Amino acid sequence: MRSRIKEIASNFNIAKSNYNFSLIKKGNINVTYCLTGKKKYILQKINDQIFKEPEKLIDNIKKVTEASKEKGLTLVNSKKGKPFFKSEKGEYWRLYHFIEGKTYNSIKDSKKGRELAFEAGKIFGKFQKRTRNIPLSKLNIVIPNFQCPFTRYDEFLEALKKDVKKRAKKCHKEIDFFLRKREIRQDYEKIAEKLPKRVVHNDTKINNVIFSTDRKAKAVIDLDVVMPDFVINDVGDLLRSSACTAKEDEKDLSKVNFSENLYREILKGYLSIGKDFLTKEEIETLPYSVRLITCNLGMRFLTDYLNGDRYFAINPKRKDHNLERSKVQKKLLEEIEKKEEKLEKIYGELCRVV
Ligand code: GN1
Ligand code: MG
Repeated sequence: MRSRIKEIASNFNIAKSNYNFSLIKKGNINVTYCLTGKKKYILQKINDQIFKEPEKLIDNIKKVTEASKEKGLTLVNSKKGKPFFKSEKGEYWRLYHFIEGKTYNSIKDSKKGRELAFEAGKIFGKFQKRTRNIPLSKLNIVIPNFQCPFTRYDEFLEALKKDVKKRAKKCHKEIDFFLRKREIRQDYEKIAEKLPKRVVHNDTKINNVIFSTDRKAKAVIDLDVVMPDFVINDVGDLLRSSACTAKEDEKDLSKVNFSENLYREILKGYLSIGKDFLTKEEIETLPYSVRLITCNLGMRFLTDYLNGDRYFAINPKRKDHNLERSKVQKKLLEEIEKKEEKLEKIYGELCRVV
């Protein structure tokens, strides 16, 4: 494996050096290595089962990174002058300059955590602001209807109907729960017609933000699903992943809660930039965003469980990994719904200040 990775890396335009490799076990989709030598890089094999047209995805990333004026992800060209390398097996690889800093899989509701939440909100606001002049027609649709609850619901129904692994009997509660979430789709229908499309990041999990040691957000990473869509996708996923008090695959559901303090800080940070460019309708729909994305992800994990784990990478020791992940999103959504009044109040206070 080592020599294979070295050989792949040698196809990129980097200085000759005795590079060391380590596998980064983050992310559910691509395979990622850190490459250390004269300089540091991130080498990734693009998952072509999920991303059927990797060149279109890379093309989006090029456009978006070039539009961002501040330092962020930068692709390294291959020796053939392309921003990727296609191996003889047809695999697509890409190389990024390494960005020094810290990432967090989750954050705590502490003084430090609240600072991180504010910063994360701010950097995704900046991301949308900096990319807002890219004509939407210049971006490729990498995964159609990525966060559309109707599409996600249809995929879920299809998986349920087929039940290829006969797993439905093991998850009746979760199935019923997501079948009953009709109001989220109904709200989406009303909201979608009022919202403009913009360039959105679409994978704003908190571990896709790189922080400096003084807790400032430095850069956002993982631009695979950058596409034209609604800003609620970004805000919802950031709230979902940051204000949740437990890991995304926590088995002890009593640990899964939703922090209103982190909710406040994320929205505050986001709106501190967003107020300059968001429409009234976009601002009004921010509280809905977290219910949408949490419900979508809960359904996506459950769909994949029913399909026999074809999409999200699972820990081979955890046969029900995707079901466990789905349970976390279900519990989180229940907590968010319980706190609806409190969250509305926080949002109302923020809007008065903005
Ligand atoms: C996937 O790249 P990664 O592993 O952070 C997924 C996201 C999910 C996330 C849940 C292209 O993201 O949509 O929110 O897992 N990315 C894609 O952990 O489907
Ligand atoms: Mg990703």
